[in-house]
Amino acid sequence: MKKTIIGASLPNIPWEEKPAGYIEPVWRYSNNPVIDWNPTPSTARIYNSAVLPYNGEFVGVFRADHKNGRAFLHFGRSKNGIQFQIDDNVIPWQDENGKPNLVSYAYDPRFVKIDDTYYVTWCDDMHGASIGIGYTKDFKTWIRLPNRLMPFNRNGVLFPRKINGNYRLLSRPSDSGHTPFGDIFISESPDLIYWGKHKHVMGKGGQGWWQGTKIGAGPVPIETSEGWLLFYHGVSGTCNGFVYSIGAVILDIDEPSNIKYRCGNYLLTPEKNYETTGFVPNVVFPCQNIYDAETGRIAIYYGAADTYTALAFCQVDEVIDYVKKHNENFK
Ligand code: BMA
Repeated sequence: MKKTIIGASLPNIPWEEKPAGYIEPVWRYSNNPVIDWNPTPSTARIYNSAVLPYNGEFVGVFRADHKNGRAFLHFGRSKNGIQFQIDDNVIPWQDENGKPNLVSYAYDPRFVKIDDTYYVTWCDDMHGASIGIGYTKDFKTWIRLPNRLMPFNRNGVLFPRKINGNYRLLSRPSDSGHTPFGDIFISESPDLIYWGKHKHVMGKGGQGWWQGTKIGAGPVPIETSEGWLLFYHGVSGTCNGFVYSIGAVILDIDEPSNIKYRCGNYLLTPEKNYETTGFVPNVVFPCQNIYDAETGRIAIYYGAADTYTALAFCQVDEVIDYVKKHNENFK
């Protein structure tokens, strides 16, 4: 078997074969959604969430809208990556001295293991939307780092390793509301505290209209022999409001501000009832992927209609071929 993903094996990755006759490169789990309305006593909706393998099982950081409508992060576990036991309490962030350092709201987490530490990035509040960065080593003590990026900014996504000696973070400068614009930028840091060397990675637009209003990085990029495979969300502004779809791009492995191939077509757009109907209709919003380097299988966790958590699957070589075939290389 060709080894395209550079990374670990995950033999128990959640997986379902592509349905016979289905021609698209990304297909949905037939038992979607995997998290339904009112999943815990205090929460109304859990979506836009991030799951990682851990000791043969799975752990996750979940975006949970409480019954007062405000969003927070909860921790959860799963034996199979499909059914979850999610804490009813919020993640108890503390500062590096052990003092409680609670957030006023938090949403759209990404979760990544770098060396022996599990990092979370999310949309935090610093006098408006900003990037939160925190970490844990044991899923009990959660440290929220100081000196995060300046507001307004969302969709902060760390690369899973340093590149040329520095950590890299994708982000999407925004406004404090529903942001009718937005491109993806990249920043560097030696220590996850001081960020600089900001560069533009990619803009909204292109020939198609599905990403014409704004874009934002999705899950943590996957290292492959072709470059970094990044799924992202693209937004179209319709007369009925925003529509969120999922696209993909391949970034240069040593200089990820350079695009190698960018797919002109979306890979997934709201079609199913659980994507077109819910708290916010017509949203598919990818926050996490996990993979098995041995087989090239990728499972994507995405939020559907700001209500449900759903799963989609793809095969790395097929996605890369599709991205190259529909390449529309623009900044
Ligand atoms: C974005 C974020 C996401 C949400 C999306 C669609 O701005 O707030 O959490 O899924 O809008 O409502």
